[in-house]
Amino acid sequence: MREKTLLLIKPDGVVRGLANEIKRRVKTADLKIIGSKAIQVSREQAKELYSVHADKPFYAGLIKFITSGLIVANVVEGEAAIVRLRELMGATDPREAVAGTIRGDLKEENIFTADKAIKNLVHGSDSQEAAARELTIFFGGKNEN
Ligand code: IDP
Ligand code: MG
Repeated sequence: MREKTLLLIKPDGVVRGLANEIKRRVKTADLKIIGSKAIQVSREQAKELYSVHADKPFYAGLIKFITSGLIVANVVEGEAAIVRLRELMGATDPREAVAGTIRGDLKEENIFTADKAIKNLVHGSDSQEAAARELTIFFGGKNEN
């Protein structure tokens, strides 16, 4: 099934100048980027995005991290785009992400922010429900820029 999903290039990816490299990998994997914009995530958007993690010990650090600088928000489209983007991203913990994945290949030595959030370059929606919800947060329901 053709799907749309949300890809965020997090502040660590933008600060390290990896946005274009990450987008290149997505396109090479035969996924289309149909919307892309650099934005500063508001506290409201961050809380909405990470609402499922509200009770986790790393939640405060996560909110601080995603709002710490510019991100690049992308609408990615393609056949089975949700699961295929997740595969391309690699494991949440970059130390466990295998070679060939974005998180595996582009990870830095120190994977933690000062507040103990894991820096792993990218966010991708993990289900159809999450994709619809998260695209609305960043693309206002139009699912494009
Ligand atoms: P995902 O980004 O691979 O979907 P989630 O479990 O949804 O992973 O976690 C959201 C984000 O929270 C991760 O991308 C990472 O930045 C951060 N995170 C997840 N687990 C931990 C943890 O155990 N310690 C610190 N940060 C974490
Ligand atoms: Mg997640």
